[in-house]
Amino acid sequence: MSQAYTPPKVWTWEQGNGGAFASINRPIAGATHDKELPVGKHPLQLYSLGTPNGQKVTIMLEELLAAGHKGAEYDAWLIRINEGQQFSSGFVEVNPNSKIPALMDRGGPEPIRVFESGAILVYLAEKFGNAFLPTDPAERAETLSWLFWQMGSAPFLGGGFGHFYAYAPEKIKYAIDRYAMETKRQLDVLDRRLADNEFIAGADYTIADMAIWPWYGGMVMGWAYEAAEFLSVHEYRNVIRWAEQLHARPAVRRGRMVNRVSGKPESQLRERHDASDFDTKTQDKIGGA
Ligand SMILES: N[C@@H](CCC(=O)N[C@@H](CS)C(=O)NCC(=O)O)C(=O)O
Repeated sequence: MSQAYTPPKVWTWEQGNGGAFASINRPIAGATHDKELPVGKHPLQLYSLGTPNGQKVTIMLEELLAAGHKGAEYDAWLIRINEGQQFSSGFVEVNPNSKIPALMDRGGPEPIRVFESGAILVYLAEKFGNAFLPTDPAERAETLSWLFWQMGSAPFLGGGFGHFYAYAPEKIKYAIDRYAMETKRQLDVLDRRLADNEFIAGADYTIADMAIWPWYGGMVMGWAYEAAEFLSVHEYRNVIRWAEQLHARPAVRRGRMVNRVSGKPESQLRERHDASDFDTKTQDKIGGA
């Protein structure tokens, strides 16, 4: 049982509380320093990191390119959130919430900024003729419902379960129990849905799959928080079937490599500025830290 804590009347910020992200967590929004963001040659400029939230967008961009949408060529710049790069003045202009992913579309007369991964997926789908977003009202509603389900649910998985199981400076049984239960319930929601449907929204592969796979697919593939055994993820057989099916898609594999800074060197394409970068610029080819 962890030490009892009686909250004071007024909360105050104690910097360096021992948590894994103590150096970047802060109770104040806005920029901490002046720095412009780099701009590459393509209309679409992505500022991101290869976390599950970042992967959603790079998977979508790679799927768009694979489907023949040449206008989806993009520059993906690395934002190192553990170094506080999300608090630069340039980044805050693209996302006032200082979180990756953030997209700037410079293809039109005025640049358009888009933040929040779900909003970016919808923006890109609409920009490219409703790609991976059905136009039939019922199918579109189902797709958007699952997309928003992901946006609302994943913070319980990542910020709740992952944080208290893997990152918190002490293991708090109450917190781990609460979020393990919720994460398992969410996995069961998906498992039941995928028992009767090939993809999340039904018969078609959509942006809902792209949003859900990096989090929940990653969990059942055993990639998240070293928690596969703890959460008995083998129970979710339909989610595993779907996760493996998506992982077999070349665009999903490429999307998972972009802005990645951990894992095998050949799986890390830290910045992507051209389709050929996958062949020539992975960490095993360019080396370095
Ligand atoms: N709801 C946001 C969440 C984005 C998010 O939480 N990004 C994390 C990395 S996965 C981040 O940038 N964290 C930096 C910080 O909290 O300072 C989205 O889906 O875009």
